[in-house]
Amino acid sequence: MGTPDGMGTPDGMGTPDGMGQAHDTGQAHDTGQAHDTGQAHDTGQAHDTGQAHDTGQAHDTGQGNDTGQAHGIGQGHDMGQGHDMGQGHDTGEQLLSGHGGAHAVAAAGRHGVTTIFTLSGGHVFPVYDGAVNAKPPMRLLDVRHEQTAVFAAEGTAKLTRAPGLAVLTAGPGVTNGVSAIATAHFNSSPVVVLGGRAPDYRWGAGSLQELDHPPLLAPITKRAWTEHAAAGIGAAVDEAFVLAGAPHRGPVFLDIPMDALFSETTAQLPALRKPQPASPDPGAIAQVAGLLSEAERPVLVLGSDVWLGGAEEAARQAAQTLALPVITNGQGRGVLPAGHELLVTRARSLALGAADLVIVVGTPLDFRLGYGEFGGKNGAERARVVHIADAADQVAAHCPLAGSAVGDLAAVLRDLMDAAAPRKPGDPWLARLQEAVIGAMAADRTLLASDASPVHPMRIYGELTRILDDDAVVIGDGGDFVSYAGKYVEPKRPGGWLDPGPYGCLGTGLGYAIAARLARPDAQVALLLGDGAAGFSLMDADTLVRHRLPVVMICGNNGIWGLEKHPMQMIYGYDVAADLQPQCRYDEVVRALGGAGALVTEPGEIGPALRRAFDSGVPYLVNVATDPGIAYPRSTTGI
Ligand SMILES: Cc1ncc(C[n+]2csc(CCOP(=O)(O)OP(=O)(O)O)c2C)c(N)n1
Ligand SMILES: [Mg+2]
Repeated sequence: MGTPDGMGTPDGMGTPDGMGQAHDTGQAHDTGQAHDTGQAHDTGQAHDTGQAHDTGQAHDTGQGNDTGQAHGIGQGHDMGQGHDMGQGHDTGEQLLSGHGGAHAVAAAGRHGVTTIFTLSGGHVFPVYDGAVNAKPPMRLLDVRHEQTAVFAAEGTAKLTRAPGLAVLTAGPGVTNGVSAIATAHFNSSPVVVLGGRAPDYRWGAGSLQELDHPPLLAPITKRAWTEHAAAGIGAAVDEAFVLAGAPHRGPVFLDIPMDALFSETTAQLPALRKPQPASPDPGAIAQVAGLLSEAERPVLVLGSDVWLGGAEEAARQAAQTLALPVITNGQGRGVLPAGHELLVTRARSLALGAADLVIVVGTPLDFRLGYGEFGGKNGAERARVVHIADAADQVAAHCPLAGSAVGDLAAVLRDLMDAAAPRKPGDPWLARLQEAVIGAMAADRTLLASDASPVHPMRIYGELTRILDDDAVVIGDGGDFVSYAGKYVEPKRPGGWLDPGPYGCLGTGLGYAIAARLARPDAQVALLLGDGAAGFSLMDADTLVRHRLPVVMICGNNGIWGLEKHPMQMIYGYDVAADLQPQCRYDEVVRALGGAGALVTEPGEIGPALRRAFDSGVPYLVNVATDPGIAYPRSTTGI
């Protein structure tokens, strides 16, 4: 970046009239916290007039400050001085120059990152400057809560299968992102989170937001560390992306002290490394093939890693060639399209209860899959279980396994397809499951068309599935309302269904929706929001508006935390802390933020309202008042 009388050098940062104070002012202005004198915050002098500090000027006016160029404010924006990276994303070794933020952006760009999800903070300004001055510039998508930034990065990873990037400012910026990082960890989503960090030169003296983040992040990331050297930033960011994208995928956290991030330096970026797919052990495959040949009632379960690992085609072929009944979960949904003759998700309890062999691919044997205990229905024997994972440490250790295989999931599935004998045509087990699927779907029809008033939530799905295109992205964020969606909205293609996954964190909605709109610009994006869930991220409808990202939000508004109220009633006979405002106008909230919306109270209005929403081309919330007396018929609480 330009000349550093203040922000550019660690020296300047240490001086009282340089970056040290100016930065404190910026932060205090943002957060209202911890300003030494309180003057700048109270009077707005430094921020508004630039009198007090160098960076105040640069930030607001771009005048009188040599760093104006580097900030992309005023004259310097087009000159792009100080950066020679990001062009064409050379995959060989690369010489980086400029400040640490520019190095970070160059390294991220080589991994296919086109958007940085963020919420502003002075500690990470150089990353913004690096993005603005990269060629081509990297998009900055600024949100209203850091959890949305990380959820958007995770949503990007889930949809594009390349790592997403969130940049969070030091301290509260990072801690606000923690639930979303944990979600990515549980979902094995490749996400890189870059954190700002208080400067090393003052560490221990109590500078603003001085928090050692990596120990907080270590349990929920593949690695969490600090890069202290400016010249090491490019390589560290590169390492973070390689690690996040290598099976078993997951989030990686790296923070960079601001003195390193603002420093100008040159460094070598290593040549791009791609993880080599791990070949499965032929002996393990042969054993699974043997189990299949002995099985009378096999079931194949396909989970999120099948999609994330690019194994969806191999999975479909294996299922079809071997004629195996299939159940999908998470992002495995859609690998066999809705209506496929082998897809028996709707006969799930029969399939998993009566199976004698269950082969689970690319998803943990957690509460969603009965902790890996299958079969045993009506006095039958327990099913044998095979767990297939993309990394050895993902194979379940908490339940007995008859077999397992580890490696690139596409390779495992192809090898299995070659090694195992196909099941005979006219398989009575498959026929039994297909019959159960047909019966379940026939039984649904009445409620999917329900004329009840107040609205039955299933009617919303009856209407929505009529409108959705094959390539629609459907996102669920809520309790019962989303459980219904999981059951009645069956995707036509893989990679188009986003739920919070086994961490079950409410609030993923707006972040995932932002990601979906960016990743699939021409597809319908439908965000299903419980009214409770809406409260966690609805403010980011503002982000949809500011960045012109049309998304249809459908709020199943029962006026309660349904998935908590009903169980509490069941256990105690009463409930507390489970009521919300009946028919609260969340549609008006979106309107106030610059989008559009409508309240729907009658079943016949739902279809037309959804059509208007999809046609509107703006962020639109259809607020459907539903019957609070209806509880999703749940067979497990997950505990
Ligand atoms: C961050 C977070 N806080 C609390 C919970 C516990 N929780 C799970 S479902 C649920 C109720 C959701 O209510 P709503 O979104 O209105 O959906 P409904 O069940 O009413 O359809 C709650 C509070 C959670 N999963 N995540
Ligand atoms: Mg609710």
